[in-house]
Amino acid sequence: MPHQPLRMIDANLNRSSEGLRVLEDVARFLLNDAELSQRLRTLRHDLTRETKSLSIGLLSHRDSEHDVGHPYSKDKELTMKATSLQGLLDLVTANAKRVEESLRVVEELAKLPEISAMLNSASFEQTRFALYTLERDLISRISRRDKIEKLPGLYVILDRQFLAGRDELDIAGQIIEGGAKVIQLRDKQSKKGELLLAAQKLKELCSQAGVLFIINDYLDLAVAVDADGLHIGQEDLPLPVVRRQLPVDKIVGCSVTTVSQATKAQNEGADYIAVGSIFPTTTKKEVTVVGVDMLKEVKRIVYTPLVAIGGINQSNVGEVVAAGADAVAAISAVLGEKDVRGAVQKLVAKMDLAKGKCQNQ
Ligand code: TZP
Ligand code: MG
Repeated sequence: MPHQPLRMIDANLNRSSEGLRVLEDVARFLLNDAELSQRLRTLRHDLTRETKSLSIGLLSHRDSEHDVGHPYSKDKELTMKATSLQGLLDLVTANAKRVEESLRVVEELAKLPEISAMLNSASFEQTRFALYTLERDLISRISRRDKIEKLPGLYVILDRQFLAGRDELDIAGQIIEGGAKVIQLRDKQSKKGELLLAAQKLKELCSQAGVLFIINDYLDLAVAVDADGLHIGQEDLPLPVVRRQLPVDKIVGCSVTTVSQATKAQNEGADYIAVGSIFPTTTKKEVTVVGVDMLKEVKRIVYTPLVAIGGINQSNVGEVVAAGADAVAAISAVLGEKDVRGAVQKLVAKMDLAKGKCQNQ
């Protein structure tokens, strides 16, 4: 059995499984992303299975004390900075590269005639390509994390058809002063050119205030104004299409009325899921009223942040928060009031109260 190639294979398999474990733990503990951590775990297990028959043989070729590269680890240093956005991006990039490079070494060594009977080069190549996709998905997920963290709270939909002649920037200013966390621009009637101008001004206002700015329906508009994200319904462009077109750091929210739609949205990588209409509403035509129990059921099944929507007002917002809504979306309860700032403040106060009660239970 050739000693040097086996030593190299041993070192590189260790490197790849260590790197994969770091990535898996980032997905699991820092991102709380069950889907990504499962994909990484499967990859790590596949690698172990692929090399199982060799493991004892490889151990006998291990010679760490005489490894001129020992001790070699910069990862501890990186872990310290990992809670900051850049630190986390660096940590993931470094470990993904480490795995990709070490898989490439094993892939090449497995082509040697004396090794090819024991290891299948093509399967390491496959794993390496799977990791390229996972690296991109992890980086994308991390760069959206700061936005997702801003989501819990009141999410006001600035429906331009609800303004009744009022100035939209003034209304948006009041929504922000009242304490909303998100403003979504919704307009089912205006021409795109007019909407673009409105969206540009609103985006500017929101980003100065640190409030998330989301565009409803229109992917092109979201990209054009560099909005924080896009909101889509079941009949809009499919989530995977939208995700491919948007820059990686933009969030996508998806409206659902059933548990299976919610699970699908989560599997396709929605950053938040809007469940509704929770209560009857006259704001949107032909809505399906799903009730608070449906919200509880979705909360039980999915881990993606939930935005409750539809017919929510000061008298029922507490019930919706108690049922598990991370955020609450409203149109008429805010824009239907003369004092928009005051309406937002009252809703926010009721949500805080309900959240406090939940935490004390
Ligand atoms: N999607 C489901 S219900 C609804 C939308 C856009 C309307 C929400 O408006 P309101 O006035 O808060 O009930
Ligand atoms: Mg829509």
